[in-house]
Amino acid sequence: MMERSKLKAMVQRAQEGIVEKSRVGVVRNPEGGNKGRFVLFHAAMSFCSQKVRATLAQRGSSFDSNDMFILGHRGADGILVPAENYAPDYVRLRLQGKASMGRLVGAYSGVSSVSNAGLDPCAVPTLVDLDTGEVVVDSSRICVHIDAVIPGPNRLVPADPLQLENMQRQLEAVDLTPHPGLLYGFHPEDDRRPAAIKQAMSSVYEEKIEALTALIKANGDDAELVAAYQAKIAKEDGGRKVRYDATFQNELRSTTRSILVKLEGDLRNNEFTWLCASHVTLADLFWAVSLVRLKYLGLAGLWSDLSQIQAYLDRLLELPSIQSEVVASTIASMPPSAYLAP
Ligand SMILES: N[C@@H](CCC(=O)N[C@@H](CS)C(=O)NCC(=O)O)C(=O)O
Repeated sequence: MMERSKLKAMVQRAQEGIVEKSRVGVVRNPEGGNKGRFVLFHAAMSFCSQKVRATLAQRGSSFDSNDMFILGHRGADGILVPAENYAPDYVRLRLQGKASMGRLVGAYSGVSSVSNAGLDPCAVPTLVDLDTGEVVVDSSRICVHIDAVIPGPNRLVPADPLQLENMQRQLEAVDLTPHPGLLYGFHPEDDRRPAAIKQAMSSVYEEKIEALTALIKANGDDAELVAAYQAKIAKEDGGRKVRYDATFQNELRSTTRSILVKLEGDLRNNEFTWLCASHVTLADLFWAVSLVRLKYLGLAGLWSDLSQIQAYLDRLLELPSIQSEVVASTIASMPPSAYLAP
């Protein structure tokens, strides 16, 4: 918990690392409640950020949006422009949320689950709640926090203990789906990602490590920041090593398939209108984000024989929060995919 003025100053410094000011402090869902309360650092393309934005839309809450570019690029002069989420003041802000999350990430697993892999200090999303003075990291925790502090109906976290337990299991299933591995990795014979994604991913790890190494050099006097960048390098270097590893890439697919088969069974046995309750819960939003991303990557074949999942996805796609914060924002921010039509 931090004093409001101190937290606001940290937010302001983190915002300075975002190049185009048109992406900074934009009030989203302006008709919604809680104006001026939530400050979100996120990225349009990031599936973890999509979970949070869908939650805010579903709860009808406004927020101050700081939309970051999370992939670095090499300028015409050959100089590397680092991803905005590596900027020292953003990482310092994010590290304020570390106390409640435990250790930093130390290795690559293809999964971005914090409980499994540790906290990535240079990732999005990060939520600042100016009313409680908290910096909240990790998309699942952020969404639970938002739902808990917004009063009123349309709660996304069920009160019933059994439904709650089931919802938490579903959030974990999405969290353990190896999305980063599937987006960044090269499958040996069935890589359906858009050509521009393949191109970007062929040098992404080297660029990340180069940027982080330069940031360590420039911030050598800040031990906490250096440790954060070192943790991030350890993770990204692990990713670099398995990017073309056929066994690893096949395992990512079979892990994903097992998680989907379990979902199919849960849908088949489901007694509710939605996955965990008679109302929409976070589980539905998270699954929407996950399934849309898999579809974008050309991986809908993983559930082509699982009819409940297809019908479930069709219903999820009718939610306006999913249409705007997941489908439209994927299409607007990522290279076009033949598998995800507007
Ligand atoms: N478990 C974390 C994962 C965060 C994460 O891995 N974010 C990705 C985008 S979905 C990111 O920032 N990637 C950019 C990078 O790591 O450089 C969460 O759910 O918030």
